[in-house]
Amino acid sequence: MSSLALINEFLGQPPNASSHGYQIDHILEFCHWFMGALFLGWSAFFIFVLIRFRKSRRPVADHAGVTSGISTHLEFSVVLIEAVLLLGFAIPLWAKRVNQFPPGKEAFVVHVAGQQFSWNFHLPGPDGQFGRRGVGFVSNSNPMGLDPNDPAGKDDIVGELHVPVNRPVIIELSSKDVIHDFFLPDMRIAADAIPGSLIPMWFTPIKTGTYEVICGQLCGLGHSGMKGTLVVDTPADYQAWLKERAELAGSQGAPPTGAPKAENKSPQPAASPSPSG
Ligand SMILES: [Cu+2]
Repeated sequence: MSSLALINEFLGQPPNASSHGYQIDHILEFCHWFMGALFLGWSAFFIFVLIRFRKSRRPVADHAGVTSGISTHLEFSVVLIEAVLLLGFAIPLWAKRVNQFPPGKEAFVVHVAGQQFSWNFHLPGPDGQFGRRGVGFVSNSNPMGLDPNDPAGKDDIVGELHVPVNRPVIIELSSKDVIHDFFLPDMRIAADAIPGSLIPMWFTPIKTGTYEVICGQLCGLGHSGMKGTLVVDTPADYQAWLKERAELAGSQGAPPTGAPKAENKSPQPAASPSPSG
């Protein structure tokens, strides 16, 4: 099937980096080849009809019409293939994405809030617990509205998005203004961020690296610049990054509970801060 990925590559699709992405790639590949075959078939038929029924050859209309059943069989085959694609592949894959979420304990949960024109990421920090959030606390320096009085939020990380590889990631998506769309092209997943709603989405990254986060909804004049970065780390690199962030927070006057002193082990060099605020 990989040789059939020619069309996906030609259209500029980046290599897949999530566990479910291959299924989406296969559907895309098949649909593109199928549509290509339909295009060639219908084009050939169109040209044939133009020549066969040209005015100079048959000036008088034939009111009996087509008597063979070939076109009916062809049409039925197309409908059948499309029904198999939809009912056999697309709907089951979609149902799995929206109904079969990984258990909360197994998954790595992240909060994401879109705003014109940036993505805000909120990670629970070394204690694994999210701090309380409130709309009243939202400011330019506190884009996620973390409650400064909640001890659980002291070690929370707001700004960068790092996740460990080979572990399901659940993203709880929201928006602070208009409808955005959290799109991870390399992970083959996207979901709309809607003001007033908390939209869950999930994927399992299977390759470490730095990936682009973009907005998939035309959300205003700065839409094209609404980008962020997702870094997928090995578990060891992720722990090292957490330690470094905890140390950084400690040096800024908000010591996280029980944060160990730095071992001076740097995280992945590709890590870059996402735009926030
Ligand atoms: Cu947007």
